[in-house]
Amino acid sequence: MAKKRVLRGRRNFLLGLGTLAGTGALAIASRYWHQSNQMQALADNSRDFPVVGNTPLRNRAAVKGLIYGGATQQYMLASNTAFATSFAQECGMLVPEDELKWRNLRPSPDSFDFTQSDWLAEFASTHNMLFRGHTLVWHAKLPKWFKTTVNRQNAEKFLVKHITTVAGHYAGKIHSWDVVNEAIYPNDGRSDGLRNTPWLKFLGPDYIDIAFRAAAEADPQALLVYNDYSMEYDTPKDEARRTAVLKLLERLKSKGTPVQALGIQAHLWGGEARFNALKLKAFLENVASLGLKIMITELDVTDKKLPKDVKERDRLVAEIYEEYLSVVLDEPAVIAVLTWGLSDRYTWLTEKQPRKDGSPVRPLPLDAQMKRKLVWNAIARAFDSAVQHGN
Ligand code: 9MR
Repeated sequence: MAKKRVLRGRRNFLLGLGTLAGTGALAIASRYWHQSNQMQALADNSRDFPVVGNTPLRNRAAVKGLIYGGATQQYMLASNTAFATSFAQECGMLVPEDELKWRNLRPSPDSFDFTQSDWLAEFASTHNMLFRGHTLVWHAKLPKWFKTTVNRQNAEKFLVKHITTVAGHYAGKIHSWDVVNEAIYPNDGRSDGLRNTPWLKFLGPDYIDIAFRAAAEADPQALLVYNDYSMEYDTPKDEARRTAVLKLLERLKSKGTPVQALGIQAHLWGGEARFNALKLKAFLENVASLGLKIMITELDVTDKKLPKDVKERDRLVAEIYEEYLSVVLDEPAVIAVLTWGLSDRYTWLTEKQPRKDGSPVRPLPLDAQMKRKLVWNAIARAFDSAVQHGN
């Protein structure tokens, strides 16, 4: 293993690991177990995540053949110079957080409005950043007119026209597309684990194949990604989701559908102790064995279950990043780590997962004043100690 880390294994854990073959596995497992346990304990106040130098994340990632980037909305960059400066400095890839969703791109059944997404594409190009598309097919954020306009008879036409136009508009200028987003939802009770979306209702499971084929035709250069959430924890829910995602990817590959990567959103939780590094590692290996790349597409950590004290909270959040990334960056198929935002000033979690004590959430690498936090250090350290990727 090229990575050098201080191993802080614990004896009682090692004693319980008789079934794991090989000292390598033991060392990895003990390291992860320790880190997992820290999620429940108070933060270790002596840990300050030292980082050598001030090199931005995008460069640290690039040295290892990896991409670091973030999601943002157009108004954030356009209205906040400090944010725009930090974004261009730290991020090697830009993902429009909302601008490429149907609701924003499709004012009417026969029109497209690329104003905001083009602005973002231009910003990315000006700052020498890769540009990434999110997302061509999703059950959420469909335009108001969708319900009264799209039906079983015309659904394929609408789907293909949308993909052809949007992927065609950015053809040659985009690194990767989330072609289909969040198609798995085992709670809907289907044996294939697929979510009951309007697309599924109109076209059956083949809507996914149709979408990937249309995207490949419209932009043969973009990496075509299937993107989904809740695949990280050792819970029955996440286990069912991992199984269903693998089944879907296997089915797509066996039919020759041009899916090329899995996007793992990775919206993590502070205070969630059910993290099992070995299970996550096995899942990543299974995905890679299908010949797919892996992108971590929406990384952040909800801090609503963590203590109010900012120093302690930041340390705990940083530890979760470190724990997760140390597993993920061990997998050679991983090509990118993207956070869902960059600064705590702008995060969907402010609205969706606010803290009960009313203090602002702190899920991202920079604070609301664009100052680097321990999360930044954790990501920097993960890149610095990562094995070489992209061979
Ligand atoms: O962060 C996004 C937020 O601004 C939007 O209101 C919301 C609905 O479009 O989507 C959020 O981003 C989601 C992403 O598109 C898909 N994965 C989950 C993300 C967080 O909800």
